[in-house]
Amino acid sequence: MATIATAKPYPYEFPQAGFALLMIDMQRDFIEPGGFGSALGNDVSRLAAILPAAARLVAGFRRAGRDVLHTKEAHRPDLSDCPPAKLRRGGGALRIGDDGPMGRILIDGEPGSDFVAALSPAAGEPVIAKPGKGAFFATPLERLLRERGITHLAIGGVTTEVCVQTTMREANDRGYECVLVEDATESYFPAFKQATLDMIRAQGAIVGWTATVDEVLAALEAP
Ligand code: TIU
Repeated sequence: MATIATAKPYPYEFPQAGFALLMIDMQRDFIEPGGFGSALGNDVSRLAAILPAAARLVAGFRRAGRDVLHTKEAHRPDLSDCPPAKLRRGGGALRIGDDGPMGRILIDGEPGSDFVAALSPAAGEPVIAKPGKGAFFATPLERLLRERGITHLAIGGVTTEVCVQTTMREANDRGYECVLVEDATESYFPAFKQATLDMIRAQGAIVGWTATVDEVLAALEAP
């Protein structure tokens, strides 16, 4: 077993062969102006700041020969996978499926649904399109993890308290041991990010651990 000794709230142990990286929704729709994040009324400019650290995290997992999996929140063009309740939400001028500056909002295959260049999946890395906030709902993610023998997950991506936290809770309930990578995740709301980090690791890691990119990579690269 390898250990991130400085993880919070106490050391995080993982088997090198069963440890993978799950990057959540590093898409233009959330990170660039004119997408879903903007349509919901958010200032999306905060999110781009994590791109260098997130890219370093991904590069480290690739260098170590570990699996990297990517999710994207994106709906079918006919919206058959989007519940009416989700479609109704927002209150802004643009809703899911409407035409925006990066194509139709949150629709798979549109420019806005694509990954930002710095976090593009490499050839062969699984990309999981998901209709919900959690990556396990209505997706093949659990099967993909089981097939690969993955039991431990480092999780990064956006946004911390929405798709990242929902996914980490889903993973925790399914028996995965998860560490949320603090500087490879971001929220439109700094207070929500901090609250998420705090609540996940409270009560003796009730949902899981947190650690920085440097701490995760140091443990991953340890002999
Ligand atoms: N709105 C918001 O903060 N997030 C989302 O809608 N989806 C994800 O977090 N990916």
